[in-house]
Amino acid sequence: MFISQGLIIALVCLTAAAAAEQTVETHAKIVGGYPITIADVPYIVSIRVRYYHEKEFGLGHICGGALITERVVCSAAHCFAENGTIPVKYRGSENYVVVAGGSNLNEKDSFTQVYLVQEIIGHHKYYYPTLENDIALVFLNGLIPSKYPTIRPLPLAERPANQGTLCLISGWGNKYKQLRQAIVPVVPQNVCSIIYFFLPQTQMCAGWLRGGIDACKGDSGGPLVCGGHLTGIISWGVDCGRMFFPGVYTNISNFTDWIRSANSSLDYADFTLRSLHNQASRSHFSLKLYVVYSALLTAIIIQAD
Ligand SMILES: *[C@@H]1O[C@H](CO)[C@@H](O)[C@H](O)[C@H]1NC(C)=O
Ligand SMILES: *[C@@H]1O[C@H](CO)[C@@H](O)[C@H](O)[C@H]1NC(C)=O
Ligand SMILES: *[C@@H]1O[C@H](CO)[C@@H](O)[C@H](O)[C@H]1NC(C)=O
Ligand SMILES: CC(=O)N[C@H]1CO[C@H](CO)[C@@H](O)[C@@H]1O
Repeated sequence: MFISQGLIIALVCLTAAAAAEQTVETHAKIVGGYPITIADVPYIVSIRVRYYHEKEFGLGHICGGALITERVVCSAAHCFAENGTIPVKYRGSENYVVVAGGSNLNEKDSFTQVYLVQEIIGHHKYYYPTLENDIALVFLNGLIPSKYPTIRPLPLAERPANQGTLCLISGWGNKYKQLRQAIVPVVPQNVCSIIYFFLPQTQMCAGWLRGGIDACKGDSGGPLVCGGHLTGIISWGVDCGRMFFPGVYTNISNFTDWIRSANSSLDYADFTLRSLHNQASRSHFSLKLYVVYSALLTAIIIQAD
């Protein structure tokens, strides 16, 4: 489809205006969804800051993630990156724990498992101003049980989901203690890259243009599941559930080779853990630069006219 420059400029201005007025942040809680239990989504885990986790069970949740093998969780790079580092530097694996098999952040049952993290492989080209390559693998210091109904890996997408496919997002966010889920359709890539002018090609959108249903703060790193496969990673958005601003996801189809090669570098027979020597704090960003970029590009396009 051919879209006029004028329309693009108008959209960029709209995006920039809305983004400037509202906080643009990485995603955190399911908006407009419904409560579920872990048995519905046995692949999801809660990633927590170990320092807070050790004070009280239920504290320290920062991100979601999805089990993709019996020892590896796939999540977002921004959950582990040191603030504002280019090239990115990741926090030490000793700063995190992973809780699997729980429906409520504060409650443990006989199936709930807590893992220390042996290694974090964050994408080395993760770039915080655009959240490009927002993907990381978390190598657990233990194997997940093979026969628990509430802990099970999720297969990777073999091909991209068609536009309009209804997919599932789930997470705890930072408001609810109980796991929640919402249904979101895949937004056509060309529509997504008009709404978010500087959208890297490896990101995709899912959501309702009418707003109301979305991922939000605390859901970051959690899975977008289409047809029972890991298709996206909850990455960012402008507000949560705002009209015309669907959620932005890392497009898994673009990273399957990266995942397989990072996974193959891990030694599944090795169980060791470095000691806890510093504490992580909640990673938090704004995408103000995105707005600045949009404004700059708008100026360039207007001049070129
Ligand atoms: C990270 O950076 C943002 C702004 O760039 C700041 O507001 C926030 O406090 C920083 N967080 C940490 C943990 O340093
Ligand atoms: C995701 O990436 C794949 C592979 O590059 C691409 O074909 C697809 O259009 C992208 N977007 C979506 C929404 O799947
Ligand atoms: C990850 O590595 C393990 C152990 O080598 C292997 O069994 C598994 O199939 C791999 N999974 C993926 C998704 O690459
Ligand atoms: C495997 C794959 O789909 N790779 C593509 C990811 O996106 C970039 C563009 O950003 C393409 O060049 C790759 O071919």
